[in-house]
This record gives sequence, C-alpha cells and structure tokens, in this order.
Amino acid sequence: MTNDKEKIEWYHDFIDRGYKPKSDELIALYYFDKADEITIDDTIGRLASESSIGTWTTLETLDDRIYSMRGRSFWNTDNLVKISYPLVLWELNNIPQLMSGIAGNIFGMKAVKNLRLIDTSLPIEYIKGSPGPNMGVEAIERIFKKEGPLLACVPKPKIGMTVEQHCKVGWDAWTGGVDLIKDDENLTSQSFNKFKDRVEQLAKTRDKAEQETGEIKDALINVTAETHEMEKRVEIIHENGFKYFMVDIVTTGFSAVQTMRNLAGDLDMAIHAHRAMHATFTKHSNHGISMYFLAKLMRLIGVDTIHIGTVVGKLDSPKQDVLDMRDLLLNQEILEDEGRHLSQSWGTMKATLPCASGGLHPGVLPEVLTVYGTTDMVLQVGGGIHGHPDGTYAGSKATVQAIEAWKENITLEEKARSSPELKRALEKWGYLKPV
Ligand code: CAP
Ligand code: MG
Repeated sequence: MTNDKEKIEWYHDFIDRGYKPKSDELIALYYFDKADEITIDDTIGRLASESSIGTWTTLETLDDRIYSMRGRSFWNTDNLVKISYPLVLWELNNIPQLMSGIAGNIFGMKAVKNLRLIDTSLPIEYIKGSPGPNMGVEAIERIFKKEGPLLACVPKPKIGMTVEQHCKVGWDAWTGGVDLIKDDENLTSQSFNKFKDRVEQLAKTRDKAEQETGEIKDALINVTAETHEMEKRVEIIHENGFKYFMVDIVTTGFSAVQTMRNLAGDLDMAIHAHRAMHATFTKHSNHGISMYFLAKLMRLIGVDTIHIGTVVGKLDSPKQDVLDMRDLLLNQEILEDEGRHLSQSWGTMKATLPCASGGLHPGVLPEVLTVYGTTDMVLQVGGGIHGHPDGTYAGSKATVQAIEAWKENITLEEKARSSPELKRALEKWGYLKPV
C-alpha cells in the first residue's frame, strides 16, 4: 500500500513568501543546511511547522482558529530563513517556553544537517512582558559613584584558595584600585572555600579596603547552585552589604536566571551574568544558537552585566560580533544587518553593561577599550593582575594605570615613565595577545 504524501503532509502550508508580518509578530532568523533527500521548501516548511502548531501529518483536530496561528516561513535564501510567529503562541516573560518553541524540536529534525538560531526580533508587546535590568548601566553611578569602565578582578588560581587566601588577594586587588572582586565561574561552596564564610570574610575585607582607599568597593560573588539554594545565597550576600551578585546563566538555566532577577528587584541588587558553557552551542557558525541572541535574552530577563568577549583575549570573540552585542546591550533601537541580526526595539528597557574578560592584561587594555569605544562597560582582569611580577597589588595598579593611559589618550610607554607598576607589566607581557 503506498502512502499518498499529499494526504499526509502539510508542511508547505507553513510557507508564505511575501507575507508581511504584523508589527506584533515575533520573527526568527535561522541558518540551515538542509538534508540531501528533501527540498529547501520541505525544510523551511518543517521548521515553521514544528516550532509553531504543526506535526508530521495532517490532523483531524485542526480548526481555522488554530490554523491561523501557524508559523510562516516568509523569506529565505538557500541557507537562511525568516519565520514569523503570531504573538498569541507565546506566554509573556516565560523564556523557557520561548526557547522550547524557537529552539526546540526543530534542532533534532532529520530535515536539517545543521541549524543555527541567529536572532529573533521580539515585538515591543513581548519586550514589555519582561522586567529588563534592575540597574544596568546605572549601576556604575548608583553603586560606585564614578565614571566607567568598572574594573573587576578574579582571584586566581581560579579555585583551590581558602577563604583567607581569597580575601588576602581581594584586599591587594581592592587597595590596588579594583572595584569588584569576582568569583570564578566554578567557585561556589567547596570544602576549601565555603560560601557563607567567603561572603562574611570578604565583607569585612571590603569595609577595610573602603576605609583604606576612600573608594566604594563591591564583589561579584557566585551564587550558582540549585535554585532554592541560590535564593538563600543571594540573601546572604545582601545581608553582608554587597549590591552585586553573579550567576552562571547557562549552567543554571533560564528559569533560574528569571528567579534571580525577581530577587534582585526585591533586594535592589544587580546581577553579573557569567556565560560559562555558552560555547557548547554558540561557537560554530553553522549550528546552535548565537551568543548575540543569548545576550538579547539576558537583557530581556534583566541581568545588569554580561560577558561578551574581548576580541584580543584568549577566548573566541570576533570583533564584529562583540560590536554587534555591545550595540544590542547599550542601545534602544537596533537596525537590521542582513544575515547577522534582525532589527530590535527595546522601548524604555534599561541597558545591560557589556563585560570584556579573558586573557586581558595592562598591555592590551587600551586596544579593548578602543574596540568597545565606551566607558559603559566592565573590564575583568584575573591572570593579568595576579601574574604581575610584583604581585596582585602592583598588578592592580598597573591595570588602573593602563586604563588611565587610555582615558588620557597617551601611549602605555608614556604612562609607564611615571608608573613603575605598568612598566613592570610591560616588561613581562608587552602587548601579548594570549591564545
Ligand atoms: C578570565 C576568566 C573568565 C573568562 C570567561 C576565566 O580569567 O575568569 O571566566 O573571561 O570567558 O576563568 O578564564 P583571566 P568570557 O582574566 O585570568 O583570563 O568572558 O569569554 O565569557
Ligand atoms: Mg573565570
């Protein structure tokens, strides 16, 4: 018995070239490599079907009302497709549900050899459903009462230090000019460095460093854990007078970050988003989800700062990608750049601070700051401070001196003439770009 494909399949119902999406529709942009045995239309029909209302066969349970909710592939090339979705398909402020739709089953379909979600343009009606950052760019002024960039420092070795060792390094960095002592992404509450002890001791160290320097100091303490435990950890951080806390946003997941955002609003705190594990799906240009869209989701949920790369450091971060994300996080209106990202209006949603981190040291900071072209950002320097030949305090001073050189528009060599710590950093690393 041969099956009548025409009576079983309805994937091409989800293709509507020339369709003009309504202003309140979501529009997703994908890169795809289709399977050999099917056509491009078969592929883009499947993508729009499986991510909206459809399945592999015609249905006796379908009615006109539901049919009108279908996704539509309305524009494509051989490897790119734009799919529009009625707003009604999406529960506002439910990011897991959004991702279960636009980044769910379709990635597992036989119809595609590769698939990458490049971007999704969210209508203002969807944007207004989410809180956005509690402080965002305002954190620089509200917490530190200064102009950016904010300077963070991760005590290194990244894990293994006791609370006492961690706080000693924190003291040296804070008194050397660092604003924020940041936990590493894999430091939580291990036997050698228990969370509550670290918070309490670091708070005492912070108070002494503020007295010593007359500057405001804070920390990016990592609360990453099971969600209820994270809530307890944020409370401990808040009780000890810190304004920021850090979450590993990919390993904890969208729901946990939304819960953390609710708590940050209740306690008037700011969230630093570490993106460890993002490269499992962002790295390859032909499959996965772009870091650009992950950054968009994080501003929408409402983190206050997020790592987006350095261009010159040890981790993969192409310059145009970094510039696109800088604009996505700091601007309110984004124009489409065909094939790279869609247009996006943020309305009045607060901006999120971009963070440059990974392989940075004084010799490369002016280049990073020039690429970013803004002081509305966070610089994180770990090894580039603790690897200074004269230790953490000198490394912190050298890093501050390199930032000052950029602000004063003079070369590092000129600055080094009156900055011995910077001179020593240049002697060790020069302008090395770590791989
Ligand atoms: C940097 C870092 C950060 C990376 C994360 C690390 O340390 O603490 O986690 O920057 O990458 O563990 O490598 P260094 P990204 O300053 O010593 O390099 O910022 O790209 O998300
Ligand atoms: Mg780290």
